[in-house]
Amino acid sequence: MIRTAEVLVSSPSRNFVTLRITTEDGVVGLGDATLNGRELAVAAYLRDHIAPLLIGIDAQRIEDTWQFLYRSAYWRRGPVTMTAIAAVDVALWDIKGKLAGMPVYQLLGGASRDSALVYAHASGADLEDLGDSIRSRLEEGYRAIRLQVAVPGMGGGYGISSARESGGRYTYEPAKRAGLTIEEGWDTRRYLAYAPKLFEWARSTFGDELILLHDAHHRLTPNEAARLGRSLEPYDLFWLEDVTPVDDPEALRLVRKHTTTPLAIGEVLTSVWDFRTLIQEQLIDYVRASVTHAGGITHLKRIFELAALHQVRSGSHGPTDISPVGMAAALHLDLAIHNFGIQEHMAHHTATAEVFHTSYSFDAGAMHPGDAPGLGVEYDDLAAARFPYEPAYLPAARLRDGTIHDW
Ligand code: CS2
Ligand code: MG
Repeated sequence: MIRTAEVLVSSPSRNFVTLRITTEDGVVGLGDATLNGRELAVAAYLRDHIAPLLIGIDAQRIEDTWQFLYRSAYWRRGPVTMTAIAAVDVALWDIKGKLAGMPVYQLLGGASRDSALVYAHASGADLEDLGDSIRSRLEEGYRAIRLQVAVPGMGGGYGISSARESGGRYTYEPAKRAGLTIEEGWDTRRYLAYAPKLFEWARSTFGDELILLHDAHHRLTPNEAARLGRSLEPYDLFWLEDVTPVDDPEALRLVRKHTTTPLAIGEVLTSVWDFRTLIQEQLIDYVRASVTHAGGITHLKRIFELAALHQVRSGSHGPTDISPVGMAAALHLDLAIHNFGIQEHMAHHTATAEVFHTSYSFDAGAMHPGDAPGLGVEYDDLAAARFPYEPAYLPAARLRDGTIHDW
C-alpha cells in the first residue's frame, strides 16, 4: 500500500521535478516529472490532484493505476497530464523491481541486447568549432553524434553551444535561467542552403563510418522538409529529426513521397493516439517520445509495440531535461524491447549527479541501465536542498521581419 507521494523540486544546474512514492513497508520508488520550462505546472498537478488519490492504493497495480489516473481525470492527454501519470508509473515500476529484487528490464521481459547504442550532441559556432566538438565526443567513445552548427549570416541556429562562448564545454542547454523567454533569430532559406554543406564537410572530414544525426526542430513546411531530406541523402544520415511541427502528422505524407532520409518525430507527442497515423502509415522511421513525457514505461512500451508492427523503431528522447530517473527508465526499456533503434544521451552536469545517484554505465558508445533492483537511482535530499528551483524558459524563434516562428 502507498503511504506517501512527495513532489521534490530541485535545480542542480537545471530544474527537475521528481515524484517519490513510499509504501507502508518503506519501499521507495522514484519517477521523473520534469517538463522543461513548465516544471511547476506538473508539480502542482501531482501534489494537488494526484498525490491524495494514491495514498492507500496497492503499489503493485501498475496497469490499473495508469488506467485509473488516465480515465478518471476525464481531461485527456497533453504534456502536463501525461508527464504526471508517467512519474507515478515509473515510480511504481521502481517499487516493483525492488520488491522482486530485479532490475526493471528483467520485469519487462529481460535483455534483448547487451547494451543500448546512444548518440551524443556536437555543435559549434562554425565548422572549426564543431570539428573540435566532434573530436571531443569521439575521444569520449561515442559512435553516433548529432550535428548542429550556426548558420552563417543568421547569427546562430538551433542547438548551438560554442566552446568559445561557454568556457570550454560543448554542452548545449536550451533552457535559459531567466524570468523571461529569450528570443533567437531564424532564416529558413539560409538554413536549407547550408545544411548539405555541413554534412558534406562532416563526411569528408570524419569519414563514412561515423553515425550522424540532425535535428531541424519543427521549423520547416512539408515542402521545405522534403527538400532538406533530399539534399541530405548523399550523406547517409541515421535520422533527420522533427522536420515539421507535429500538430499536423499528415504533413509527413508529402515529405515521405520525396525523400528516403530516415525521419524521427515525436519528442513533444505524449500518447499512442498522437503517434497512430505516423506509425500506421509508416510516415516515420523512429519514435522520438520519452518515458518521462509519454505516460511512463507502461505507455511508451505500448507505443513501441505498435511501432514494431509497422517496422518503426525506437529513438527515445534523452536531453538534459529528462532527469537521471527518466534516463534510467529509458535505458531499462531500451534494453528490453525488440525494435530498439538508438537512445539520445546528453550527459548531465556534475551538480545533477550530486542529487541523483545512478547505476547506469557508458562504454564504447553504448549504455546499460545496471543490475540494481528497480531503476537503480537514488535521490539525495541533502544535496538537493543546496539547489533550489530557479525559473528557466526555453527560447522562442523570430524571423528577420519579427514574425514569431516555431522554435
Ligand atoms: C532536442 C531537445 O534533444 C533534442 O532533440 O530537441 O533539446 C529539446 O529542445 C528539449 O528537450 C526541449 O525541452
Ligand atoms: Mg529534438
